[in-house]
Amino acid sequence: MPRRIKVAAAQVGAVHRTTPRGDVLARLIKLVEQAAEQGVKLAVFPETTFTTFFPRYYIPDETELSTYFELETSSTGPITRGTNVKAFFDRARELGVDVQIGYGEDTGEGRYNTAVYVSGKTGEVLNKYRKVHLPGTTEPFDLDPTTTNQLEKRYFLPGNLGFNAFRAVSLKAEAGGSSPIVGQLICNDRRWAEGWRCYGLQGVEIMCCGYNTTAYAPKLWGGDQSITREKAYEEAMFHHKLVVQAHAYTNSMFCITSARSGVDDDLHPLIPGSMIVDPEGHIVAESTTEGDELVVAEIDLDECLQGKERTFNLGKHRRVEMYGRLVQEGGVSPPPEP
Ligand code: CDV
Repeated sequence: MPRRIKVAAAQVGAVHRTTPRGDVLARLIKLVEQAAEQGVKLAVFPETTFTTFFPRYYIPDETELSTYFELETSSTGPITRGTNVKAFFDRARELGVDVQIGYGEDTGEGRYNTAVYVSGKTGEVLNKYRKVHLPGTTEPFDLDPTTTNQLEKRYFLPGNLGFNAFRAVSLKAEAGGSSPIVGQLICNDRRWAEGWRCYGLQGVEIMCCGYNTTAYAPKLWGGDQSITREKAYEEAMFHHKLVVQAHAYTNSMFCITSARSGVDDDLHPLIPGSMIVDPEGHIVAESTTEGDELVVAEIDLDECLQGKERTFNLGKHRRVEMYGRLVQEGGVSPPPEP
């Protein structure tokens, strides 16, 4: 049975600090409608899609900060019922499109940078992932409003749900009677081989990853502080593509990766680069603008087999007895100077 599915990266352009929530929601609904018109069965949206990428700002006012989060407690129910965002999930369900989307999650006990995967058939949350690798600092670099800070360590707790793959049962028929195996990552996680390999070990066929990657943040990166904006943009795009293509290849899986792009508040540029990458590491479709854009491709899950059964047959070629250091040590321990 063929295992072909039409999928999309739903790129979302600039969202400013003052952009009304309703405007963002209308844009997201339009993207889901475009996806359905093109026969797309799974659309992946960016990280913290419903708001601007607020961790770049130092926000001491808790009343403002709380507006960037969705409350998800036993009384509010899942994100799909949240008053600010329900219309998006309802439309995806009406149209039968599976969606992955990122948001700031407030459980009442902790705040996380989260993404859910929601079935287009039933509207159920099939899986939830909380970002593990939080970049940046707890304290702002400075309070100059033109500085791009990266305060994820201040606003979020590190993800505590692990790297758990799941079966997208909603896509079972399209995938020839065997539900696709899906993994989730958020932005900075895509730079870390550890998460990808945890998913590779579960046989993941489709990795879904939304991101907000700044195109100019020398205070975050360190190094040459006089780097030009053009060079910084080029480097950010290069590293984004490098890690996604390499990790999709070494784990024999497709990756759908979706950007929040454009220039937020006319000050803070984010790279586009939304892509669908195949298990050999090739880009099969990518965005051509910095604005809202649907990047579509039909993928054949059987293309994962060559890598999974040969070059990256993990069961056959891995030598776990050699990898102890990977889980015993967090930081770097160089060998002693002789
Ligand atoms: N949102 C992110 O996680 N951004 C990081 C930047 C700050 C390095 C990224 O990896 O793209």
